[in-house]
Amino acid sequence: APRRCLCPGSYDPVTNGHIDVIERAAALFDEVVVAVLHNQAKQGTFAVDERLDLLHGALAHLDNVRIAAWADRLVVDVCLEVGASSMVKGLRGGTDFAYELPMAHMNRHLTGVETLFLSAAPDLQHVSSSLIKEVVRFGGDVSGLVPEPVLEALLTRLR
Ligand code: COD
Repeated sequence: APRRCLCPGSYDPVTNGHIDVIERAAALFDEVVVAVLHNQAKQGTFAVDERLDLLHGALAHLDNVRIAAWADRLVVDVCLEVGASSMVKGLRGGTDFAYELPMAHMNRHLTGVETLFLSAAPDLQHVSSSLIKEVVRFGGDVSGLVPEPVLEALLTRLR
């Protein structure tokens, strides 16, 4: 059976930090499912369809990656649905670790699904969707931290 993992997130929008983790997961597994998990009650900056379009553009070079969205679902239920026995997540530092560790334990408690952590690339450790949006909103330059189509979408949405 193919070895499959899930790369879950909000991807609002995708950054070069996300892309780095997904590329590395795609080198380790036969198949990667990039799962956009969203809260139907929460608006987000980009609509789910826009997030999916930006992800498709950013990941077109990876032929073992597929992308889909789920609303109001436990991430472990998505894992079971797609047949992924593990998740791969990026760790930028201690704050990510403190946030991720109880979720990793809870998710394994619920289903046995494992969470694997990849250390963020040193030159992308400061990159998060929320910081990117704040910097763009107030006129800062984030080129090199997000793909070009994401930069254009951010400028259209936030300036
Ligand atoms: N470098 C490396 N990794 C990065 C970088 C970077 N620069 N930026 C982000 N990442 C990683 C994050 O660490 C994360 O692993 C992933 O990319 C996604 O990041 P985001 O910010 O898009 O996504 P989050 O953190 O908002 O997503 C959280 C989930 C949707 C995974 C979580 O809330 C969840 O599992 N929700 C579903 C409901 C559920 O099951 N809840 C119970 C959990 S116990």
